[in-house]
Amino acid sequence: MRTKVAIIGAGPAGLLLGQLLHAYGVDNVILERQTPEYVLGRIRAGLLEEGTVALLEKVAAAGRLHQEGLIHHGIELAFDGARHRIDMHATTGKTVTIYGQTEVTLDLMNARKAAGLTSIYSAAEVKPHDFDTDHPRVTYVKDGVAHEIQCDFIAGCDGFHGVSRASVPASALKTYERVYPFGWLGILSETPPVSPELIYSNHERGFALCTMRSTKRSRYYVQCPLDDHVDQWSDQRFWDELRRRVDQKAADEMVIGPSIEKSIAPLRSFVAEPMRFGRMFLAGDASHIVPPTGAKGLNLAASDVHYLSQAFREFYDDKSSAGIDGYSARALARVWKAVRFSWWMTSMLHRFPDEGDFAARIQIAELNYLVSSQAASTSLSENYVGLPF
Ligand code: RFL
Ligand code: PHB
Repeated sequence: MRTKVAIIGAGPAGLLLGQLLHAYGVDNVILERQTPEYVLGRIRAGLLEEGTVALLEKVAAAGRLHQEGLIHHGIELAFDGARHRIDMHATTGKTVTIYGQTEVTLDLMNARKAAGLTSIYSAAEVKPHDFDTDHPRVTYVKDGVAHEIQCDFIAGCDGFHGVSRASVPASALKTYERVYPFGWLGILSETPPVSPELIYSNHERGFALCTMRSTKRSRYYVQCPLDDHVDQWSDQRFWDELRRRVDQKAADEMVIGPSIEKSIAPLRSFVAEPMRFGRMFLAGDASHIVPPTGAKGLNLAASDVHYLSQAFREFYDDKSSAGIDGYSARALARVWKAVRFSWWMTSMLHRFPDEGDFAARIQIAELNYLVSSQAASTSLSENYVGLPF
């Protein structure tokens, strides 16, 4: 098989890149290790920046999002027993949209199917080759049969544990990492959200987040030790802990019910530089990870593939390599700002086991400053709603 761009990974980065390239007339094939059902079963992000929504509109995959997505103008910060609202729209003129990653993925899968583009799911042993030449290839095994795709470019959109970054010689990569000494235990439940906007709570027992997927479905998280297992967390224990970590009004008003999903995610900041190796390009979690506190992971995947699709469009339409030559620096400039913001939100809101009361007081002072200073809350807001791209 031959194509212009072979995309490894059918998460949001790979699927959105595929549709953007299709819109620019650049043919592409997607190779995914898992089945479509498995990909759709992963409960992850829930919050989209306006720039991400605009890209989904561009590829005609935003119809359901506009019907079902919830537009939020602000967030709430809970600390010291009280809740304070940050009106992001008032200071930035922008909003965010609550719409689950599973729904974004499903809409992109359907758009891809409707466009008749090739996606190969359950592809085993996917491997990029010869990306340091003008004739890269990707090999894979499907139903026990070995295949090869010849292409002009490879896009590594295969997440943190993917094969693309792992295929680059270690000497060509510089990595930066911070592993946080805690995780997030998340549950999904068929209960109305406790509040119409998200509540981020700094509490002496640890961080908690009240978010949602719809007006009928809630998503809640509590900070937990890294070595905890989900089976140690009955639904009752989770609800008791969550209610202790929010303000009294939220605790009283919270509707509880059985969990329909429960999982623990470790928190990490990670960047691998550069994002280009000859004719292979990395995008999304394949090249960077942010802790979920700033809700930036999926949105960064979207800005990466926006830059990358533009670069390929310039290459084919304008016969210019400027875009592909500039891709890594352009994408990394935005990535690092989101890495900083996510690290800062994480540092301000979580309990760090090795840090004592001094650090906790500094957090509260910072939160008090944030909710009382127009300059500080504007700074939070413009990062939260998404820096331009
Ligand atoms: P993905 O989604 O991991 O997709 C990669 C795909 O590649 C496939 N793959 C392979 N395919 C072929 N061959 C191989 N060898 C392969 N290896 C892997 C995988 O099966 C998979 O289908 O990466 P992508 O597309 O870059 O998307 C990134 C986002 O998924 C991620 O950044 C977000 O989920 C992060 N995130 C959030 N981001 C936000 O923008 N807003 C949020 O509110 C938000 N909340 C979250 C989050 C992540 C969380 N967890 C679980 C880490 C909340 C949580 C709890
Ligand atoms: C989510 O809805 O899952 C979500 C929202 C905001 C975050 C993290 C996760 O900061």
